[in-house]
Amino acid sequence: MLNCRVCGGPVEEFLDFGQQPLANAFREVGQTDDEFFFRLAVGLCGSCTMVQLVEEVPRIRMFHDAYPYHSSGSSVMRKHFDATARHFLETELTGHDPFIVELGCNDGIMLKAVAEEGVRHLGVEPCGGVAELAKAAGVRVISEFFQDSTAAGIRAADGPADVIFAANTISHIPYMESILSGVDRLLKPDGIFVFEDPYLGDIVRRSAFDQIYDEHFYFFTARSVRAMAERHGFALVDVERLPVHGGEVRYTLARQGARHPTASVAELLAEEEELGLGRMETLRGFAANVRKNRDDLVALLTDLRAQGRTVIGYGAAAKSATVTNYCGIGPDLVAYVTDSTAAKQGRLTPGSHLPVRPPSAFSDPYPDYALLFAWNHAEEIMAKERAFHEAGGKWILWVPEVRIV
Ligand code: JHZ
Ligand code: SAH
Ligand code: ZN
Repeated sequence: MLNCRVCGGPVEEFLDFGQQPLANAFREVGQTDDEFFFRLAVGLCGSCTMVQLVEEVPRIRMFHDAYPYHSSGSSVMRKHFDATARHFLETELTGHDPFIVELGCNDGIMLKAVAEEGVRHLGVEPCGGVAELAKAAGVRVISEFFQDSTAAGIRAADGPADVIFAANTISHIPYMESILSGVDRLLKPDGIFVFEDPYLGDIVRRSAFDQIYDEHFYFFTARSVRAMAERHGFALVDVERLPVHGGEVRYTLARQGARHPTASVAELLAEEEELGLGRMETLRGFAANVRKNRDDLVALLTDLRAQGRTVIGYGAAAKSATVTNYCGIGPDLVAYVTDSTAAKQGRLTPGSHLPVRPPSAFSDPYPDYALLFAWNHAEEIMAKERAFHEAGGKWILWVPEVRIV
């Protein structure tokens, strides 16, 4: 029996992807024989309802100086985080000499605007490559993994924080005990801990199984986050649905009794109850939908190959690792993937070994079909690539179901 990484309760598995590579471990051409694989499977805690991976990958295997994901690669995300910074500057950072800390600041996509306003801040970013980009953008960064001891060091050097923020980072950290005691140590008595991550409700509703890969250790709900907060003396005081990355929730935690919860917390909890998000039966239903999506996608691609159609992938997203490896999509079905990230170009996708090419390859010549691996950026990408569609090109999507548009 497995134990929950948050509460120690019993974890029951509901979906197994088998052996999978690390989603951001792009390979050099010719160096594909020593890949690291682990068993990717998800379970539900029968006690606190936290959905989590059953196997943990050591953090230094995933997050290192050559980490290839650069947050600022999407204009929609740049706008999103600029608005996030403005929001904090206008609401929480208005007192005397305020201080904001961001965990997993990546290339500085959010803190850049804070730095430009001259407000005291610190980014905590273990990956040296992206941390350097943040520094170049004027952001103050320490290149470390956040944990209890890091919080103690920051508190001693800089004093307590008004806001601790993290986007797409807290769900990536299995050792929650150390994170929350660190937050407790670093936060002012009336400070807030705000984090946003892919929402289990959206993943289940959309059968978005590709959100499941090594880096995404937890799949939060208001209910599981509330339980997690309360174990450490915090309360869940606000939740906000976000449209980015295929559906996320921004959770706000404050010390118990420090702030009144907004009505949105009770509303989301009620919605989750209705949807049955904390029940094994619901998650087994999700797993069945996932298997159907996989079968439909493989059938479609096999059919297109038989008809002699050309198919490529658009966006070598981390998510595409789960799709390609779970569905067995190799270069025979998808000739290459185009991606705007220089660090991914010229390499091969993990496990599936699809060559990654720069965006200029896409129109040279256009393929018949493009699998939209970065479906969370559909609006931005389809607008940018209107000429492809106008030339008769078609997009293939598998979320929420397999379809051609
Ligand atoms: P995108 C990563 O996931 C990993 P990924 C991580 N675990 C996480 O949670 C999220 O980020 C936040 C490219 N692209 O954003 C850039 C184009 O080529 O969906 C990226 O490689 N052209 C931390 O990797 C990829 O697609 C474009 O126009 O699944 C998108 O990756 C755009 C917009 C993107 O995150
Ligand atoms: N916040 C950005 C980056 C998300 S990528 C965005 O939303 O786009 C996740 C980031 O978390 C990576 O840059 C990774 O290096 C960082 N990370 C992983 N573990 C961490 C930890 N323990 N402490 C701080 N950052 C961490
Ligand atoms: Zn639990």
